[in-house]
This record gives sequence, C-alpha cells and structure tokens, in this order.
Amino acid sequence: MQIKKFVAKTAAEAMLQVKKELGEDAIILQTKKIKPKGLFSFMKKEQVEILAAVEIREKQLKRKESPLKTSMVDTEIYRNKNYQNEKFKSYLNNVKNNEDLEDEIKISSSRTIPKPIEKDTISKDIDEIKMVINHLNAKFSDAFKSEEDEESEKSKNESIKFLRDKGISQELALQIVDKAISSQGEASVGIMSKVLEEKFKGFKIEGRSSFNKKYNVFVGPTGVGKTTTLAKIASSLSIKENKRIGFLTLDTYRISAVEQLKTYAEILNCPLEVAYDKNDIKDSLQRLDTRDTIFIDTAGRSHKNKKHMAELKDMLETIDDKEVFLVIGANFNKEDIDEILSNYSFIENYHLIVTKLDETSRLGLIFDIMNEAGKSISYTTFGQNVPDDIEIFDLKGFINDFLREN
Ligand SMILES: Nc1nc2c(ncn2[C@@H]2O[C@H](COP(=O)(O)OP(=O)(O)O)[C@@H](O)[C@H]2O)c(=O)[nH]1
Ligand SMILES: [Mg+2]
Repeated sequence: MQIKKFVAKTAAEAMLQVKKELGEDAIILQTKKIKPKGLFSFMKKEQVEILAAVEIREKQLKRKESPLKTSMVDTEIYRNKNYQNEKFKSYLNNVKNNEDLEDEIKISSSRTIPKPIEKDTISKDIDEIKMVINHLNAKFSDAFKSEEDEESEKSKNESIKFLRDKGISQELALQIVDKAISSQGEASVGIMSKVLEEKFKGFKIEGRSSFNKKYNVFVGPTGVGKTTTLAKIASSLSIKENKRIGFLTLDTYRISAVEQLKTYAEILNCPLEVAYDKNDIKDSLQRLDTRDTIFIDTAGRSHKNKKHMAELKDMLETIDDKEVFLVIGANFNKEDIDEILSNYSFIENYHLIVTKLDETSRLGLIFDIMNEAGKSISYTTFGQNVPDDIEIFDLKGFINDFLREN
C-alpha cells in the first residue's frame, strides 16, 4: 500500500491530484480542512488535505516495501476510523454535488473495506449485542421479580399510605417505614410504634405540671386557642395547687379578647391588668408583683407580618424571668406549621402547645411539628372546656392512640 498526502485549495482539485498520481483505484483514507496558521492567517484561505492510498501489485510490493513497514501501515489504518467505506462514498457524493467534480471515481466496496475495518465492525457488533443483552437482563429481572419482593414493596407502600392518611408528611412517613424495614424487616404497626418512640423520645421535653417561672407568656397565631389554653392552665394551678395567679393581657386589639380573660379572672378571683404598650407592661407587672405566677396573653399576630413580629419581639424583651408558650393548632397544614415555627424561632427555649386535637383526624402532624421544631410538645388540648380539656403530652400514649386503626 502506498500512502500519500495531497493539499489543494478545493477538495475537487485535491481529488484530481489523487486520481492523477495514484490512479482510479485510489482509496481516500482521510480528508480534512487545514486552517492557515501564523500571524496573517486570517488573510489566508483554508485548504483541503486528502490522505490517499493505493494498493501496489505484489511484485512491486516485494521490491519497495518490507513486510514490517506494511504491517505498521495497516495498524495505522486500523486506528483511523475515517476509513469507513460508507463515509468515503458520502464524501464523494458531496464533492460531486457541491464542487462539480466531473470525473467519476469508482470504488468497489470490496476493495475499500480493509481488514482493520472488519475488526472495527465486529467490535461495534459486539457492543450492540452487549447492549441488547443488558436490556434483556433488565427486562427479565423485572419480569421475574420474586413474589416476595413484590409483596414487600406492596406492604411498604401500604404502611406509608397508612401514615400519610393519618397526617404524617410523605418525607417523615418514608423515613419511619424505611427505618422499620431496615431494623426489623417489616413495617408493622408494632414496629413503627417502636421506631416513632425511638425517634422522638430523645427530643427535649418541656412539659411540666408546675410552673416555676414567675411570668408565662402565650404567643401564636390568632384564634389558635391561646387565651383558652392559658385559662385552662391558670385554673388548674389556682384550683389544684392553690397558686396565687395574676393575669396581664397585651391583646388590646379586640374588646372581646379582654372580656374573655376578664371572665376567667373573675371566676378565679384573680387580678387582671391590661397593657397598651411597652411602658404599660412594666407598671402592670409591678402591680401584679405579689402574685405567685403571672399569665400574660398576647394578641394573635400574623406570623406573615414582619412588623407584628418585631413588636412582639420588642414586648417579650421587656419581660424577664419568663417562659414562653408557642401555641399551634393541630388543624393547620404542614406548610403553615413550617412557616410559623420558622418565624417564631427568634424565641429561645419556647414550649410547644398544640391545640384542637379534637378537630382533626390527622394527628400525624404532631410528629412533623416535633420534627420541625426539634423539640417535644409540652401540652395538647382537645376541647373548649376550661380547665379539663388539656393534658401534658405523653409520647408513648400519643403514639398508641395515633397508630390505633379506626
Ligand atoms: N375544639 C376546640 N376548640 C378550642 C380549643 N382551644 C380553644 N378553642 C376554641 O377556639 C376559639 C379561639 O380560642 P381563643 O382562646 O380565643 O384563641 P386565641 O385567639 O388564640 O386567644 C374559641 O372558640 C375556643 O373555645 C380546643 O382545644 N379544641
Ligand atoms: Mg386570645
């Protein structure tokens, strides 16, 4: 095989040179455009380079080429993927169409597929076969999925749905079911109960039966049950523990709000102070100083309103030696809960109270609340009756109630 490089301004010109020098049987090994180089390259035109080869008759070969050289050339050819016959044919068509190359260059397909190309084709075929085998493998493993696998996937999905229907978020449901399956091989109610207990028992518990701090401030969205809950706790302390209670309300936005607390104060025979601004708070607290425990009610603040939240922060800073209770409704949705917890997160060490458990069948939200807040719940309320409808949150008991099938 004799190989030669031809450079011309156009492909047609280069092809003519090929024909002239190597004859009709020439094989085009490679064609490429050569970009001009150098400082003034932008002024020079692109050129076409053609690498062509022609087979030399046996006699000639013996005289001209050593066997070693031939095999080296073959190896080079093998590496070059542009040798493919089809590519060459389409190249010729292009040359013919685009550059009016009039002379025909006939190439017999048997001559233009050198041996190395056959190797290339074989390896391509092998790749294709491999792909088909992989595809079939995947199909078969799907088709022959063991009944056991299918059964366990079905039961996993059922367990997730069971938790989701009870109000747990998808994310948490998946976490619990996965944990149950990985530790015990199944997500039965009994195992999920253990997983839930294990997960939440380490959470900080801030529920208590006696109030040690002098000031107890209740915050949270409007209508969630702050005043009612505060009255429930104050009543219990007053009636059962004989504590001397005092009330202060900062909720002066609605007359009914003051009236509501006044009613409870009268029933319990406790003093009630109303503070309209930050300065009032100090005076009011001064007047209530002889009381053992003071309950401070706040107006429902829209957690979406930054100004309201800043006012609340300001007021809270005027009260020392306090505990703050963040009241949230069990009938909220997960997005609201996340937003509320994030907007009240400026308060350090607040206690969580979840109200209106009686108004929802989706108690799973409680787990999401704890998970999001990173702490346990102190109290839950489940009705409007003061003081009865409140209890200290008991994780184990709650999990049992929650997992009970209806
Ligand atoms: N069903 C039910 N209603 C409650 C509960 N707690 C409070 N409420 C009612 O929710 C409404 C708003 O309560 P309120 O204490 O005024 O909420 P505040 O605006 O946060 O102070 C009232 O009608 C309460 O009786 C509860 O646990 N369950
Ligand atoms: Mg209120």
